[in-house]
Amino acid sequence: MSAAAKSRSPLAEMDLVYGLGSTGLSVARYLVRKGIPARYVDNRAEPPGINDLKEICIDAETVVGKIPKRFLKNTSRIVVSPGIQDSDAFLRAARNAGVEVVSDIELFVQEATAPIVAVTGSNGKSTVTTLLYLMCRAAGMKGLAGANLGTPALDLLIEDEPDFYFLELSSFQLCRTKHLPAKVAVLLNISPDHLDWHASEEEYRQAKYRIFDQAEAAVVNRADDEIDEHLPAGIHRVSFGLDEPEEGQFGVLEDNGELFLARGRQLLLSVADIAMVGTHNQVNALAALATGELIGFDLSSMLQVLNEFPGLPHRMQPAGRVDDVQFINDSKATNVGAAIASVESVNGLVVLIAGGQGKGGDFDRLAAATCGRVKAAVLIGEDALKLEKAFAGLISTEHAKDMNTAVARAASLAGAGDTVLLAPACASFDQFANYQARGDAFCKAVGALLR
Ligand code: UMA
Ligand code: ADP
Repeated sequence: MSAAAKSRSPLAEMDLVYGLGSTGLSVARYLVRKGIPARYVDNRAEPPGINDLKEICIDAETVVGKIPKRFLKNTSRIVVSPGIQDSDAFLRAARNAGVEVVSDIELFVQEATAPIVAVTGSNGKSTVTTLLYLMCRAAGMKGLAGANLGTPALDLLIEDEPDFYFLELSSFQLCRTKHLPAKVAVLLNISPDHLDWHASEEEYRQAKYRIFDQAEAAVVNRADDEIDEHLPAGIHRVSFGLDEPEEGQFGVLEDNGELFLARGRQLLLSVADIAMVGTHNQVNALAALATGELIGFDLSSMLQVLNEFPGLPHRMQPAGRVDDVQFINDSKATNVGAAIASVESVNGLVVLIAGGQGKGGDFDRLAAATCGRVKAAVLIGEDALKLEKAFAGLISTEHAKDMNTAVARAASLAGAGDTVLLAPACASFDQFANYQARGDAFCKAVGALLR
């Protein structure tokens, strides 16, 4: 802690950092770099970042568990982590007391000097943010990618200034960010998610649309009928979609029976040459091309990336083939919209492994979309019964107590040419540390079948 901070009285007005996960630690590093004193709180008894925090600011006042109300009296601003909901009692009290509540992204924007490309959407954010990062590198420029993906935004400021920042932004981050002067703002899609965090689906949607408020240019999905109502007047707009594109827009064209990514009438890349699997990844590729063009990346570098990048782990990741049954790990399909896209992108019949914590998602939508594509479902985790109810009368289901059993059962239900697909439509936290651990467990179980 700086000398200035030490000399302040304990009741002096200062920042309060709420949440000691990866965001809270990045805020701590930032405030220490700036010499700004702060107090640190987390309502969990043992927050994951508590030991690291002691190393970052050894003598900062830190409270875990119940947060003392007195902190509200001498707090100038609360920098809150995204996992903490607005309905949290301490945050509500803070707002009622007129204390400013901001995200780490708000702080980042105040400091960042390079242009920001902001990416949001219910699904595809990490893929598109990564594509842009790789395209930037292929074009010979320096990009830094982070925020909801990987490195927390404020930690990106530790590096030398890049040509571009690529920020993946969640609805949690967007709804607490007032200023976001993005060079380009990208909204990939909106389908219901995080209804256990947001007060309503409408609030979730509005959080996503905020990405455009101060942007110079918008990259939007033509499949969203309402999108134009949410764009500020006069903003430069480029669209993408799987339909035929108008001049200057991005889409898909057929030529001699072959499908191509296209810009207007210009054929760019055969869909067969995209390394990533799945129709939804054609959409992601188009969104990245539209954005890359706006910020001046050359076309050949962008196409090379699409031709080579196989996708991120745990997203439509081939996990093996046993007796002519292919196994695909899409553990990152943590909501209903993603699981639907995942199932729809597989050729042939699917045996689906789904379940976990449902986040308030509508499983009836999943059941409707899987009809004719999914021959059976093996259900795991906390919300398995809810899934069973939704699938009743449409698809045969069975329950499995863990991933090993689920994979073994799915393998025995699949026939030659079928696909066993892990697309849970749920968060993983009831049975696994995170979606990566769930995907790893799936791949390990598939590996055991191979032996
Ligand atoms: N928590 C408490 N009490 C506290 C603080 C946190 O119970 O006082 C709980 C939260 O409810 C949550 C968990 O702790 O369940 C983690 O919350 P956090 O805000 O401390 O999380 P961080 O470690 O800071 O990670 C966050 C993002 N997590 C969330 O938004 C939940 C990470 O996205 C992000 O990578 C990181 O900041 C850096 O920016 C993860 C995520 O799941 C990947 N994001 C959601 C998603 O992609 O669907 C939005
Ligand atoms: P996010 O960062 O938004 O969670 P990811 O790129 O990690 O997105 O992809 C997560 C999952 O969402 C994938 O595993 C896939 O099931 C689904 N998905 C990816 N892109 C799209 C898209 N454009 N439309 C619908 N679903 C998608």
